[in-house]
Amino acid sequence: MRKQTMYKWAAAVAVLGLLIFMVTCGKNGEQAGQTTASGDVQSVAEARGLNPADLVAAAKTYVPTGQHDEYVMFGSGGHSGQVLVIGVPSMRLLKVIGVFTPEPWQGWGYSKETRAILKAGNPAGKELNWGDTHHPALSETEGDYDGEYLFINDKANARVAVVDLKDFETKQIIKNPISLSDHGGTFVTPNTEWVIEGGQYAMPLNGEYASLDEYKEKYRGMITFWKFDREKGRIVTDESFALELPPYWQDLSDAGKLVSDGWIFLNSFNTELSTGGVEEGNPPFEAGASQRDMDYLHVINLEKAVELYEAGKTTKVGGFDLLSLETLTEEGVLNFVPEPKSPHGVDVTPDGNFLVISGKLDPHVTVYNFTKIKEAIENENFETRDEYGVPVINFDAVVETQIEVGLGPLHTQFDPNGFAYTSLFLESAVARWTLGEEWSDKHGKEPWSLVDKISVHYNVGHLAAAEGDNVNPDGKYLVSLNKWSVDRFTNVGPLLPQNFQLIDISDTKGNMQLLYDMPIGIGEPHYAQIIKADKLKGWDVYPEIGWSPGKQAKDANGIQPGQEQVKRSGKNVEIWMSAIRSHYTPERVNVKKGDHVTWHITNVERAKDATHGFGLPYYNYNLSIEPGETQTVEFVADKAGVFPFYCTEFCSALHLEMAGYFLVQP
Ligand code: K7E
Ligand code: CUA
Repeated sequence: MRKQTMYKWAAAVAVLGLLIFMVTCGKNGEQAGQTTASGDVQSVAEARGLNPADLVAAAKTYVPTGQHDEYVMFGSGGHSGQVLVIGVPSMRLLKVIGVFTPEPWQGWGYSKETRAILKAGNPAGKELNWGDTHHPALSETEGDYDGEYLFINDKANARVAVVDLKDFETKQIIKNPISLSDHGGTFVTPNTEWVIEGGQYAMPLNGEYASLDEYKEKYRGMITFWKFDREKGRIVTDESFALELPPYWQDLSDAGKLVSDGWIFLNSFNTELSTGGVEEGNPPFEAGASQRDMDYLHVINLEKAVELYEAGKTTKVGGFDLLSLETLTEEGVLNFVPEPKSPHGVDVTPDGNFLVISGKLDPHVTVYNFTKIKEAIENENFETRDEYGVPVINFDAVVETQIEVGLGPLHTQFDPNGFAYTSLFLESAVARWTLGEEWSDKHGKEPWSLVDKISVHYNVGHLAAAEGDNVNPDGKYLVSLNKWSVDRFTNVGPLLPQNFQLIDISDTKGNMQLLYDMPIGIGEPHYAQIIKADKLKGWDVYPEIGWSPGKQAKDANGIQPGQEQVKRSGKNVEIWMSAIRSHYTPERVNVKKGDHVTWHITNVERAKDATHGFGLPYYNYNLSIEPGETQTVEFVADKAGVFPFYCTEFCSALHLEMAGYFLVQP
């Protein structure tokens, strides 16, 4: 026992010794000499109560100053409405991208341009200022992440956002015109022609009231296919369409790839058509929607749906193109496959041929064979039709296998070694299991069998392996996105952070190893995707001075130094201001009460990171103006007085002097 511990210590000390050697004597000349470790590894470890496994975990996650992470994770920010950008393996938070919620540091939702993007996502007549982001989707080329765009849905109001990864800013928010609820999005087709947004809670799609007594007739589910124009970096709403679905509660979706390219898979629950109302003597949703043994996996022939859409076979609902349930059934676009016990995740294997479905109330994952599904559809091997006339494929004809993985399976990801990883919510664990024969032979393991399990803390929802849902997974790391943290962190009161746990999955012969806990204190993240960092090609500064990030082009009101001016015409005052270390030009802006003020500010810097802010008291503005960027604020000066504006980014030694007076005469 003692010997073994000593051996572990020796190994750990060797690892850390190597790390220290690399930092102090390594190739990076600047750092040599600056970093001197005080104390040897063993005494530091003893003082901090770290065991050998801790030291190895530390060595595997530590990224020395000045060095960068190998991967970047894009995580949903849950009901913060934002997107988290996190370095892996260090688990350092790199950015919180403002998406559905105003974000002052980025000036997101304050300037005219960013307000307009947010506003475009408002349902008619209502201004929203939060969202519930669930599933980020990186754009793909041939089924592999290409690092160009990121999409994300808002479950709370059925919206979809487009983020351009040239500057990591939100460019477009779209309100789904036929629903107020989504979940099975966003996912993309292998070349990002379509961004998928599946619905969740059924409702009348025409936006009108209907009593729950008319649930079966008037309530409907949906899935929307948003056409993405990669050149423009925008979704084209009038080339997009939706499918009318039965009022089952549609859940997660995934796009087919390789052999299953052109097909879309969408889970559902509540095929019982439960409408709640426990207070009126009905079963509560949690029981009412869990009565049946099987719900329906929706298998959608997207290619055929697109043909019908292009042939004008849609009807307009709320001004939006919809393929009716009748058309879908007649034309064979939609088929169902029974899926066990409150299904949640549906995940397509990297080869595109298997679908892994987890039932929240079933300890198994069910693996379906796409080739068999296709055959069953061609041969009309249906066991029945549902009450809306949709064919239900014979379950036994298309199931490859079922694997008992543990309690409360939810979501599955993959690695390059033929392993799948399934999150187990109830068991607070991640299960590793083998894919089919081809892989099992290589590992000398049984095909389709559970091989390892690791505890996580606690109640994992999604998990994300490096590039673990595309055609070419990387392995190495997996992050478990845990809902509860209970005892993992210092007490911060009754609202606890969620816990992202980094797991090393590189040892394909041995076990998974837990490396690091990262608290998430801004909402409840759901899904995340991890991309190789070198695929991201973000800009250092905007391409030209006077750049509009919203248009991703030059802004008509962008100026060069020397072009600053103030123009008055009647009650309209227009200001073209420049910002550079450490002054605004002009520094005084005089208007009269009641004037309509249009204020353009251009950061004329070309130095990386030379961002200036613009904080204007009372009028409630804060901007972040990055090098080259132009932003505009527009308002009526409805209060007379003196309003000192200032730069909110600490940009230089004389940053406090970067200020001015906005003078509003009575
Ligand atoms: Cu399982 Cu919205 Cu994908 Cu949460 S969802 S966990
Ligand atoms: Cu510019 Cu502070």
